[in-house]
Amino acid sequence: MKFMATKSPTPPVAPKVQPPQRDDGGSVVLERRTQKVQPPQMYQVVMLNDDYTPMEFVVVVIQEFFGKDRETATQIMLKIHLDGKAVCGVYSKDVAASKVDQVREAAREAGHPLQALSEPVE
Ligand code: TYC
Repeated sequence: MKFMATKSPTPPVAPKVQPPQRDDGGSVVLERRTQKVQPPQMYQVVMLNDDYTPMEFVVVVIQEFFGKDRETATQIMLKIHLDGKAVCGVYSKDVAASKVDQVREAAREAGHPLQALSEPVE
C-alpha cells in the first residue's frame, strides 16, 4: 500500500535573533538583558509620640538631626503628636541607624522618653 502526504510539511521556524542594537555610548551590543541589580533597600526613621517630651525639644531634634527647617520640623512634630508617629527622613540602612542613635542619645541626655526607630521602606 502507498501513502500519500495530505499536508505539505510545515517549514522549520527560524529562531528569533535580536538584531544588533546600539547602547547609549554608541558601541554595538548583541543582546539586551533585563536589569538585575536592585536599588539598595532604604530605611525610614520614624519618631514616636509620648506624653512627656516637650514639643520644642522634638522640633529642635528634627531640625538638628534630620536637616529640616523650623516650619517643616514643627509640622512633623505635630503629626507625631496627633497621629502617634511620623517619618522624619529616609536613608540608607547605616545612616538611618545612626540617626536613631543620635535621637536616643539626645533624649537620654536631656532626660526625655523620646523614641525613634528605623524600618525598611515598603
Ligand atoms: N506629645 C508630646 C507633648 O504633648 C509632644 C511630642 C511630640 C512628644 C512628638 C514626642 O515624638 C514626639 N508634650
